[in-house]
Amino acid sequence: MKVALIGCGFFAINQLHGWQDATGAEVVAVCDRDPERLRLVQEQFGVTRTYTDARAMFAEGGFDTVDIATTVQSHRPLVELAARHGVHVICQKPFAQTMQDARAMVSAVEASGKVLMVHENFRWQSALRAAIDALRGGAIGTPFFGRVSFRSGYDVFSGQPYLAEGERFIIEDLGIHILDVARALFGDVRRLTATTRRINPGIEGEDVATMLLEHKDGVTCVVDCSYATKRAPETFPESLLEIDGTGGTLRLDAGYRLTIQTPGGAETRDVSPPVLPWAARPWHNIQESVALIQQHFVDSLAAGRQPETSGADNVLTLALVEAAYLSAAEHRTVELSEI
Ligand code: NAD
Ligand code: 89Y
Repeated sequence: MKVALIGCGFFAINQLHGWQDATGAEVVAVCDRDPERLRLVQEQFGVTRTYTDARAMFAEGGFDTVDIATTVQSHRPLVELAARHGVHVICQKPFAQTMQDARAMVSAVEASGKVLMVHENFRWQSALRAAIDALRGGAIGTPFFGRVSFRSGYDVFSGQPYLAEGERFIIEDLGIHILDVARALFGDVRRLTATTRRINPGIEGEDVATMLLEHKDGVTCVVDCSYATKRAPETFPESLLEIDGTGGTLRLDAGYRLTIQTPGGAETRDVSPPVLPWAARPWHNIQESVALIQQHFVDSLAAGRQPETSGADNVLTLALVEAAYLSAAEHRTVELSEI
């Protein structure tokens, strides 16, 4: 697979490393509006074809997949440009600013006959994947209650200053991953209730969100996210789990400890992610999931399968984000059928 990457910013460096590690793919061209960022990537990764204009890169072609690592404002025009040029597309989260944009992007790529995956990587974190596999394998019977929790005081604004500037913050940026993990664990959602708060006076959006999800299969799940939680140990960027099932309980505790308890006893496993050679703590958890989701994309295409977080699938995660903002604004429960 020949990949062209658009957007050489803070997070794209992980994606470029992930592509270097991938079997069956290589990056052949990169694009960024900012020539300095292009220069740095060219220096670090040795990609010789560089562009400041995505249209010029598409015009020259020579790749079959585009990996869009820009922020959300540019996603729709770039995805539609890619669809017009008939290449497969990977697009970073948040996929779109509105449901209308998201649906239009899915339709555009579908009409081109190519594959669209949203880079929704948290469900690929190896600790979360161990929990997802155990649950799907029936380790605790049928789940009826879940809590997916991400609480931290880590400074994400120094690396991603735009996060302090948007009217929306934690649900759109981080909660989107945690809501997606809830979908990976418990399936789709019928209704949702949410509250939000801003604790940090230095930012525009909400930095605390508490969401109650009623899943179609009968699970009630609490999804709680905070970037205003100052505690030790600082668990960034771990997502913690508590799940009750008819046959036992599953917990993913701080420090990547996965405990499965049944009437037969309790077993605790260390499911710490590896620190890949190019990764650094505490981001190693996220960094490994980037490599894993990119390999999943390559393998899915080779096998003729849709990737797990296809565009169509991710529209359902985005709908949870929209439902949460609507619920918090109107102080009411939102049916997903409204979104
Ligand atoms: P960034 O601002 O550091 O980088 C974005 C880059 O895209 C910039 O260099 C900018 O010049 C370039 N760009 C924007 N529009 C362009 C266009 N039309 N053509 C060419 N270049 C363009 O942002 P970032 O922090 O790297 O975030 C990028 C995306 O990654 C965001 O959507 C963010 O939410 C997401 N992200 C995902 C994860 C994850 O775990 N999945 C983690 C962090 C960030
Ligand atoms: O942008 C966010 C993401 O996707 O993962 C963590 C993050 O970098 C900050 O919240």
